[in-house]
Amino acid sequence: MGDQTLKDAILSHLKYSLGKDADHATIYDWRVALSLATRDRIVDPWFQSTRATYRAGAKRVYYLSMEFLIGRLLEDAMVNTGILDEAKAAFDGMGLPFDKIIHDEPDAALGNGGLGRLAACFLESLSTLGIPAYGYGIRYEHGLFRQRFDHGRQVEEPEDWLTQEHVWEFERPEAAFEIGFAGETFENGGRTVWRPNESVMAQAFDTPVIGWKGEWANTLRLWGALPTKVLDLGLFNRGDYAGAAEPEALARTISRVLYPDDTTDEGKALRLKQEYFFTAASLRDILRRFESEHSDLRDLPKKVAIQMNDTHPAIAGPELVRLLHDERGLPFADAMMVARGCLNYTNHTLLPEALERWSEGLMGHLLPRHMRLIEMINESHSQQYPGVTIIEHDQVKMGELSFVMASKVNGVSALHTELMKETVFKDLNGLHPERIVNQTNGVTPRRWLKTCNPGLAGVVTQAIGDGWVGDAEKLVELEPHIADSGFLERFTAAKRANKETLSNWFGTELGVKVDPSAMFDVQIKRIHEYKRQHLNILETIALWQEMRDNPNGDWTPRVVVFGGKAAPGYHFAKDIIYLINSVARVVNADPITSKLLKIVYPPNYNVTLAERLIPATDLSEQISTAGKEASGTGNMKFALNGAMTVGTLDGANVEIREHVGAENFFLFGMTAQEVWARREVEDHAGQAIAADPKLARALDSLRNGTFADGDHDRFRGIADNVSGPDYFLVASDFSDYWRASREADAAFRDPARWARMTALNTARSGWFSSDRTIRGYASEIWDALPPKPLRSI
Ligand code: 26Y
Repeated sequence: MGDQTLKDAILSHLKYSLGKDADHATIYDWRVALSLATRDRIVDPWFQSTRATYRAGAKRVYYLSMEFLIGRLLEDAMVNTGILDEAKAAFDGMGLPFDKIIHDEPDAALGNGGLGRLAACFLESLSTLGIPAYGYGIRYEHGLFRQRFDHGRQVEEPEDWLTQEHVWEFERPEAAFEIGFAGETFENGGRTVWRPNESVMAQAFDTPVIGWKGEWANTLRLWGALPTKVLDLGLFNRGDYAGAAEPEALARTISRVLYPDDTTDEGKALRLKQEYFFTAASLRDILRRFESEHSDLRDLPKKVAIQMNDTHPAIAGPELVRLLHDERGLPFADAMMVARGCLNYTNHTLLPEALERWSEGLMGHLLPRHMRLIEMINESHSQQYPGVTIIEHDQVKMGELSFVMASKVNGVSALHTELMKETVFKDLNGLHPERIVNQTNGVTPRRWLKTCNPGLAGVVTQAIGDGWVGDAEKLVELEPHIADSGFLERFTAAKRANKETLSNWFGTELGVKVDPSAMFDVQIKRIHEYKRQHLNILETIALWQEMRDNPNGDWTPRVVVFGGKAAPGYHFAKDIIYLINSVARVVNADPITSKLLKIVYPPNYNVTLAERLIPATDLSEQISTAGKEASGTGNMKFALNGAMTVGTLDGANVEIREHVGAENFFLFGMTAQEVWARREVEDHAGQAIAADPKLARALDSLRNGTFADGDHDRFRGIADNVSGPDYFLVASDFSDYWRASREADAAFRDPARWARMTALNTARSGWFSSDRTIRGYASEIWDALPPKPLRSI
């Protein structure tokens, strides 16, 4: 390496790591060679970061998460190490297609949605800020399923990102722990001993995560499950080959697939095993590292801050107590104090069905010692604070367990945190009023502006320099430039160029022809009733009907884009997908409206697709029922990229609107309090439908076969739900949504006004950087500091 040019490094990897000669190398070969050359640039800062942390005796942050939705890593790594231009020049010089090479990388979808992507943004910000940190999770062989449409219906196929070598990771055969399940406990010499009767090995795979300017790198350590016993030789020799291979297959199941569900607690033993597997391995690793440097376990909270990303790692509470009390002999009360001093918990949802609960039976069987410790934790808490219980109706409530075992508990937006205090954790908040704090989510401006939108990033940098990349709040310096028509023209031209690129992609990949001068209106997120994609499609149907009635009216042409996956078992969400695709088929074929309205639903929404869609968006749809979306992070990415938002007062929308200004945000709908009151109104939906003929007509079209080849029943279920019991109040918010959408249309028809509003969105969204969020966690939750000053920040 040393002084080697990047091009030499790429050629050298091609030859010596891949054994390929440049004349016969494939796109894959070039991509791997480039990745390895890039990875080489990360290893030195990575080692230096580890050394600096060790030398300073600094506190480390451990982010425990079942999900890390990292997406592709190559381009981001080149941007952060500053070699992107050199790499591009090298490939251009060799006559090789640089874009195609970058797009060859599989998208690592080790997460479902917001929670997993947040974890990925946090790791990048932790490295940018130079805070010593590890992300701990599971190395799923199959990430989130791949989505395909069959005649408009979602079909799930296994995702196979690991069939190719994952070039970013380093396998660590020496970092492995045996993790047990089930079995029995007994007393021995005054200590409780747990003797599991089943076990697997957790083996570490490390991926370095480089921060902006390449100065600091932290580690994402993912655990893969391996058998403790590779082969049953006895069975094998007797000819039972399947039986002989069984231990290996069973063990590997634990890290085989990501749970394809972001809401419901399926109550499956395998999921509980996954949770314990990665939490236990991580805690053992954390204690091993601590004990190699320090001797007094009571100092653990001074050196270790553990963040539980939702309740999925909540077993960390009892497990840490077990490691300290049973295995190391600290008195129970001290073990509790030390564990609580290290642990913190982030809540990401108030939806009752998404709050994890495990039956005492399952917990007692798989983790008998932990079940007993949970009872002890419950007893000691309720002795001090009567009135709250962790165990109820034979179930362990993981949110309550996490709360009781944590120093700090946080929500992910100001509204969500307030609602946590008033609803799910009302009683616990009364007992521990200091414990709940807010940390509004954020997104990394490196990936979500600089890398994904180089055109707009260039315009910004030309105006204010590139200081914003490391300090996104500097984006406010754009404000004075907004009076400059030249700047606004460049800003708009960058958006227009992105829309043209996307239009071409829609044409070639999906066969849909769209007009790049139309308003690009985008809703991308998991499909869920509370997120209300069905409100969006109903409004789109109503718009289409109005346009057909009056095709020469003063319409703003729209391209309505959807993206997102439904949990495989969530039938209503799958029906919504089917409806959207069916409406798209009819509307896109209608010659009367073909210049006015198109609907596009690219399949298999993932991080990579988000990076393609967000830079080309004019209008961002953030339309959840108020009180239901904990924060949202897509909403922030859109605003940062100069899109307007049409949205409800939910999650972080509230704060986005405060930052960008009410006049630069299309607000509609009921507040959380109004939602609660509305649900009490008998026939709320019927009343709303009676008052709005457009809504009634759109619903009729779901029942008269317009989008179902004459079949009156295909979408009746959705219509009946919206007209009847609908807990998410689609009908009651429809008319106001229609009004806000038409206001957006009118604003779009005034290009100067639109340009100003969108540029103000970018200028005022810097606060939603995950760097700001991480600074908040570091000072209010972790008490963690960078051990050395970095030049970049
Ligand atoms: C219980 C299990 C199956 C489960 C798995 C994944 C439960 C929940 C989840 C994921 C939840 C999630 O992604 N929540 C989202 O977190 C984002 C980051 O804080 C928020 O912005 C978003 O509002 C919230 O829905």
